[in-house]
Amino acid sequence: MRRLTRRVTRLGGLLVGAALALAPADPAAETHRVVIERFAFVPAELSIRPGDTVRFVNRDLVPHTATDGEGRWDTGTLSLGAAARVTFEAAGTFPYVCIFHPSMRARIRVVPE
Ligand SMILES: [Cu+2]
Repeated sequence: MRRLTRRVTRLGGLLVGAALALAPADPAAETHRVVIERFAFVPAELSIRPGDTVRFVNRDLVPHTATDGEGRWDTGTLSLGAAARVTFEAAGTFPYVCIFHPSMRARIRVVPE
């Protein structure tokens, strides 16, 4: 009897995990775009809501990154045409740079509704 109870408990945990994995993304969340071109992030200043995603795409011939100033997130190296997505859950201001070209600076503000 004790064994059976344990097994059921374990199964319950698995079901909860599956339900979480299948839960749809927040329907209100949006995806924004930042284009990297001519050694600049466009737009340089972007305001989004918590849960939104920013898609960074590089249109320059040279590689760039979008790298958080405090190391909280990083797109990694983006070559011409490459893109990376970053989702921002927490509110706050996130200044970022390109690690190859530190004069490339921009900012994302995550503002609750
Ligand atoms: Cu760069």
